[in-house]
Amino acid sequence: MEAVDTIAAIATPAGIGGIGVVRLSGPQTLAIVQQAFVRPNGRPLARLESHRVYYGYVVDVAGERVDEALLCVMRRPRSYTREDVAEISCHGGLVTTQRVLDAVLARGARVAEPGEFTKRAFLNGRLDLTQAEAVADLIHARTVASHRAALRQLAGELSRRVRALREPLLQVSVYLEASIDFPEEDLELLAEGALAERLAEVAAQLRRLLATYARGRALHEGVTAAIVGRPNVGKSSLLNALLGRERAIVSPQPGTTRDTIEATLALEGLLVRLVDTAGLRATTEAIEQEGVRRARAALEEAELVLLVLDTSQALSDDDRRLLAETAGKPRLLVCNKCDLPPQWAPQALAALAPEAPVLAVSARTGEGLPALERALVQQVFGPAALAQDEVVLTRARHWQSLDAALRHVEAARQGLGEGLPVECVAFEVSEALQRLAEVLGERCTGEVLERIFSSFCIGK
Ligand SMILES: Nc1nc2c(ncn2[C@@H]2O[C@H](COP(=O)(O)OP(=O)(O)O)[C@@H](O)[C@H]2O)c(=O)[nH]1
Ligand SMILES: [Mg+2]
Repeated sequence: MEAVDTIAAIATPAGIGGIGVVRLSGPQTLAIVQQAFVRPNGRPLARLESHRVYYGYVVDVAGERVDEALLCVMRRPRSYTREDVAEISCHGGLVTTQRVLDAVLARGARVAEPGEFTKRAFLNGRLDLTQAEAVADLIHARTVASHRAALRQLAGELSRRVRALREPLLQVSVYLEASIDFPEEDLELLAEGALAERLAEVAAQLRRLLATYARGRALHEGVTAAIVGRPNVGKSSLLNALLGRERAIVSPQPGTTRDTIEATLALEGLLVRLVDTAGLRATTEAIEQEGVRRARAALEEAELVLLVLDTSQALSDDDRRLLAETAGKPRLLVCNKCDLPPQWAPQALAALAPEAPVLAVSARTGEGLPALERALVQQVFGPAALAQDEVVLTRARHWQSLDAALRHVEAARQGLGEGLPVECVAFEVSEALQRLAEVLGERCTGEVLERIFSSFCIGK
């Protein structure tokens, strides 16, 4: 696809910084920089070689020098967008970068929309859609593990997996279409058992890929963990101990924490939003009641619960109620204050909550916290640590398309077994292929693309 207009944007974040980059892409790029950029002697550049850095000045339309800068031109198709691209590295800061941008806009470029450079790279076939999405993920990554996953996706590993699934489906489709077109040769062509086997294999692979979404999503978006328990068991102390700083007020007075307190923690590549809550107990005090209401809401919303109990005090009715109340959620039972003489043994919880890992910790001394962190990561990622080369689904869009593909493959396989008309089976297979193409962005509507690229930053 040939774009007719030339786009420009400040590609570096707004603010004070050593260097700022203004980027252009499109057919007028070379003409524009030849006007907006001059050599130290004030003359325009006679030649603009690709992938070479030039030193000079950016000038505005009145001829005033706006900045001393470096220019690099990347001629198509050897560029990010496969169009002519230029990057002007100027000084950072709001005014400099804006004046440099104005200098190229005045020569005919227009301001790029968010993600428009990457969108052009996609439309020109430089990246498929999963790779374009990976660019956004890479920029937004907040942990090394999510960064690695984004890099793998950018390198095309998810696309390769999806394309590999397409091959056997295409073969099945060819057989089916042929048997529709040449019904007399039906028996020759349709080795039904073999076709069903192929479909079963594709379905199994789809299922494996879909199963990575729980981990991938946690990697991509992080998880929310609510710290709950009755008053004074040490919830706020636990939040502080995990964070390694005094985020929440700790006090021997029960009912100190009124509002929910959020803080983010990175654990082995998993971003955990910890929510400390007010102690859950019956109370008539209005502010505390509101605190309890918010604590319940946080418990409701959280993907994971850290139920804190206090081994230095006998297990109370409030504790038992909470053990029952949190039973439906992924949870960890945190037996706090293990530095004090125990009134009961953490193992006793096995009878009340057999499924939940039990961790003895002391928020005061830090004992047991590394094991708690490991248990938390395991609860989310499963027992196997996230392998560095694992391909995981990180986006709902991928999951939805692949899940739909699986349902069509299953329907096709079942149809073969039940002797459904070949046309119906072929239809299911072609629907499955369609869903796979969607993941790669081959059959996306403009609206879908709009939604994806508008979530990007300007200049990317
Ligand atoms: N000995 C001991 N005291 C603790 C521990 N954790 C919390 N505390 C104390 O227990 C009291 C209540 O703690 P706090 O974190 O405010 O409990 P919360 O109401 O559940 O948030 C405070 O006096 C803390 O110093 C612990 O691991 N060991
Ligand atoms: Mg508290």
